Amino acid sequence: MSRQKQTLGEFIIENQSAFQYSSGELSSLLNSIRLAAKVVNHEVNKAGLVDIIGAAGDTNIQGEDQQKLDVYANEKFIQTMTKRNIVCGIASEEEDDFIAINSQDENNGNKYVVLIDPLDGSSNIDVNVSVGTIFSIYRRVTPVGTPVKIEDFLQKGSEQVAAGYVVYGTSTMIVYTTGAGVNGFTLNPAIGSFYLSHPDMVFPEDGHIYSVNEGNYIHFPQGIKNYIKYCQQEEGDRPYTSRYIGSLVSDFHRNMIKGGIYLYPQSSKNPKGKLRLLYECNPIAFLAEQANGKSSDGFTRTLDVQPTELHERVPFICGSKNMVEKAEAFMREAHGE
Ligand code: AHM
Ligand code: MG
Repeated sequence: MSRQKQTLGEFIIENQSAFQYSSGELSSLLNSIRLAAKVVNHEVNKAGLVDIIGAAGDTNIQGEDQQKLDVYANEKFIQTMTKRNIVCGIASEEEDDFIAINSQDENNGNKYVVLIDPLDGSSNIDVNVSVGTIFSIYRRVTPVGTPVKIEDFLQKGSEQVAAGYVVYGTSTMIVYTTGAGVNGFTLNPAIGSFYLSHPDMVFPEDGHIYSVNEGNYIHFPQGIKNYIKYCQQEEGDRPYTSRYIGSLVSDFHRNMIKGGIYLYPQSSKNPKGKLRLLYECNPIAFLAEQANGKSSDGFTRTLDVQPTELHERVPFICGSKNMVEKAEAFMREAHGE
C-alpha cells in the first residue's frame, strides 16, 4: 500500500509496536480522539448556519438547547474518552478541576491521563476563522488502580508520551506525535477518514514569518521589543513577514510548514503571558521539538518547566530553531546576561 493512502486508523495500529510502552491502550486513546475530532469537526462546520439553526443559547427545532461550540467540544471529547474507559483522568481548559474516571476502581488498569484544550481560539468561530483542539497525554505517576491525584497532571512537558492537535481549517487535520516524529493526517469529508498527508513534518531551521499580537507591543519586555524590531529591519533576508491568526494551532501549523516563530510573551498586562502551560504550551512544545523546532519562555525550555497548578500560564516562544534562539539571545541581552 502506498504510504500516502494510509488512514490514521491504520497508521496508529501499524506504529503501535514501535511505541516503547505498547499495550494498545495508547492506540485506543488516539482512536477515541480521532472519533471525537470528527464529531466536533461536523459541528464546527455548521457554525456559520446560526441564523438558520439558531445561535448558542437558543432552542433548536428538535427542542434541544444549542450549545456554545467550546462547551460542545469539551463535552464530546470528555464523553468519548470516558465512555470507552481508556483513561483514568482528564483535565480540560474548560473545567476548573481534573476529572477522575473510575480511577479508584482497583480493576481499572488505565495508565493514561489526558489534558485537553477542546476548542482553542474559539473567539475566531464567529468570524469563520480556523480553530483547533490541543491534547497532551501522560502516564500517571500514582499507582494504577488508586484514585488519580493532581500530581498525575502536574508533570513536566518532557514526560509527555503523546501530544497533538486538530486544526479545523480550510481542511481538517490531525497532527500528532508519540515521540517518534510528527505526522499529519487530512480528513476526507466525503468518506469521513483521515489520511496521512504530511508524513515526518519538520520545521525549516530558519524562517521568515513572525507571529505575535503586536497590539500588545507597548507592554512587552524589552528583549521581545528588540527582537520584533530585528524582524522588521531591512538587512539580509529581513524584514520578515508578519502573520498572526490569533489561533495558536493555526499559527503554529503554518509556521511549522513554512518556517516561522510564534511569540506570546509576558507583558505588563499579563505578567505570566496568556497561554496555559498544560493545555496549550506543553503539547505544542513537544510537537515543535519532535519536528526539529524549539520552544521556551525566552530563558527556560518549555518542557522543563515544573507545573504547580492546572491552569498555570507561561510566556511562550516557539518555532524554527534558529529564530527561537535569536529571540532568546535578545531576551538574555536585555537582561544584561
Ligand atoms: P483561548 O484559549 O481563550 O482560545 O486563547 C488562546 C488563544 C490562542 O489560540 C491564540 O494564539 C491567542 O489566544 C490569541 O490571543 P490574543 O487575542 O491576545 O492575541
Ligand atoms: Mg485555549
